[in-house]
Amino acid sequence: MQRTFVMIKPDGVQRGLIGRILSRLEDRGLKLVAAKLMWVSRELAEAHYAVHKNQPFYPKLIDYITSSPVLAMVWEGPEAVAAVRQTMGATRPREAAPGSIRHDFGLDVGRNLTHASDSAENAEAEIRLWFKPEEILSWDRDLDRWIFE
Ligand code: IDP
Ligand code: MG
Repeated sequence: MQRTFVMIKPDGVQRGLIGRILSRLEDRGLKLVAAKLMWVSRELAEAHYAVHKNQPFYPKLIDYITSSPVLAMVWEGPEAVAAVRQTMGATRPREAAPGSIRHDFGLDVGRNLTHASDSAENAEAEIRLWFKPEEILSWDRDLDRWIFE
C-alpha cells in the first residue's frame, strides 16, 4: 500500500465541500489514515511550495493557502499517489476531466480546491512535513478485503 498527502485548500473548506470531497476518496476505496484541520503558517506554506518559489503566481499561492483553515490528510491505497491525482483532476479546473473534483467544483487554477502529492518521493516528504509519525494511524478496515485484491 502507498500513502499520499492530500489537502483541502481554504476554498474547499470555506465552500463547505469537505464532506463531498472526502466522500469521493472514500467511495473510491481509499483509506483515511490521518487528518487535521489547521491554519497553515507562512513558514509551512513556503516549505510545502518551495519548488514554486520562482513562479510568478507564488506570492498569491502563499496568500491563498494561509488565508483560512485547510484540512490536511494522509490517504492510503494501492498506487494511492496516482489514484488520488486522478480523482483530483488536472491542475487547471477548466482542463480537468469531467467527474474529477477540480472539474466538478472549480473554474480557476488559483482556486482549485485540493492538493495531492505528485510522486511517491514527494508524498513521503510532504507527509513528513505536515504530520508527526504518531498522528498517522495504522488500522484495519473490515471492508478492505472487498476493495483490495
Ligand atoms: P498541482 O496542485 O496540480 O500539483 P502545481 O503545478 O504543483 O499543481 O501548482 C501548485 C498550485 O499552485 C496549484 O494547485 C495552484 O493552486 C497554484 N498554481 C499553479 N499554477 C498556477 C497559475 O498559473 N496561476 C495561479 N496559481 C497557480
Ligand atoms: Mg504540485
